[in-house]
Amino acid sequence: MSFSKDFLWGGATAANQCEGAYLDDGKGLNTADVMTAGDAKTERQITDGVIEGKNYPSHVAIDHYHYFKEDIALFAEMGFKTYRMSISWGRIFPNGDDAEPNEAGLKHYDEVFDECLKYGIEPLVTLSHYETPLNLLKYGTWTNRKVVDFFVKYCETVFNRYNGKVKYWLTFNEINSMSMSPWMAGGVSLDADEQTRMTAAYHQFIASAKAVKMAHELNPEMKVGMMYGGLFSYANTCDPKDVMANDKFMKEMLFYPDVQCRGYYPAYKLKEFERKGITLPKLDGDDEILLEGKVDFLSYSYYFSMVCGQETKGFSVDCGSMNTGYSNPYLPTTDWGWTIDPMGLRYSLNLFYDRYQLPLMIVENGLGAYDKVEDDGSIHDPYRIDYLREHIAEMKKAVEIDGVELLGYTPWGCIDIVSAGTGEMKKRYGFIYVDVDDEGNGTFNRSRKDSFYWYKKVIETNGENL
Ligand code: BGP
Repeated sequence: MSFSKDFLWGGATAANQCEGAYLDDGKGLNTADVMTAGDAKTERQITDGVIEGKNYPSHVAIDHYHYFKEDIALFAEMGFKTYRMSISWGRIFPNGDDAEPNEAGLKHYDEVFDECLKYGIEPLVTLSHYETPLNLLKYGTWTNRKVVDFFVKYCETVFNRYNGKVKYWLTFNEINSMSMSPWMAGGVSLDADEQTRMTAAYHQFIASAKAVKMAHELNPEMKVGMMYGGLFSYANTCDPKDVMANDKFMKEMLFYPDVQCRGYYPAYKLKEFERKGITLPKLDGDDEILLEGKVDFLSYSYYFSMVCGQETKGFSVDCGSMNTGYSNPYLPTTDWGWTIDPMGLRYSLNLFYDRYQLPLMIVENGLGAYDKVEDDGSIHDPYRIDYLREHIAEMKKAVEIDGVELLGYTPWGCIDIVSAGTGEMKKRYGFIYVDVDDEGNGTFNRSRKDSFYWYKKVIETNGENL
């Protein structure tokens, strides 16, 4: 036996990638609502409003907003113990800075949580998953301290409203994406310089810490975690120069969990800021806020691993995939060029557990693939089962052999949803197939893939039968 008896098996989604209904019941526009679809070759475009005739995947997505009962029933059929989802901030505060919350939005999530609880499914809620109310751009979004207050007010509203229904919260999805995808991370322009990105990240740290403290004061049972976008890299060779270059790259990322798990900026980052002349917009009392708002657990996404070395000159995201200037000859890749590295998952679990000794949660993992519906309606996805099986097996070793404390596992896009990186619908991760194409056309019917029955067994046997 390896996984604890209350291990949180489940699946994960994000509002802007699944809900659709982008203006229903008083919702305001979010940053995700002005991002057009792209594909494996073309980047998604950020427009400055909604332009007639363009394809915005978040507007329809899989219409989970209306199908949530059916979808949650299917999750329950697989035996989910938890459902990771996000609240769309713009449904609660349509403009981000409203004096009063939008009751219709609050009511919607009451219904979603009630539906989960009906089946004994514990909601795990991301407060900000790649969307910020568009109206907050007029303040300069996260570069402005005022946005911290708006976020805290939003947190206060939902913590109070769902107190007793939601125990597990995550503040910012993949908070380290402020360094690579600042628009996704918080509506910050893609060409923003480092000073701007670090200012925005600082404000998100403060906002997150304030949220943690508030949740604990309201209900000590509430657990608030951070969410790291799983970038892990190996040194290209054992040449110490490659090793140091890789270390430098990793620290560009690891300073995010360092701040959120330890409650202060690490020395290496402060030195770097000093050298570069980057200043933090610190107010009196901020050091205490960071310390008092350390997270209860660390969650992260894990899809692939990377390689870095002396030739890595920074890194970029191309059509949703990372470019460090190196590839790994030992690993196969997905159709979207992401390496498949199950052992890297065990490596990352050890890295984090050694570094912070905090409980961990894998809140995203999975294989984006093209699925084919057979004439009889069945969907055979052995490639997905293989991917997940191998990752769970490594996760199990981390628990059983290495003693890592792991709270749960929520594979990404447990039901097919829009891809964040490319905006495509055909990059599918789900156990449940949704009949909708890249343009938002289809019957929206849901059907069980082979992996659905496989994952059900995995949960039933608490990970013993892979
Ligand atoms: C993570 C995001 C998710 C998700 C996932 C898969 O970075 O938190 O929102 O979409 O990656 O990426 P993609 O959709 O680009 O395949």
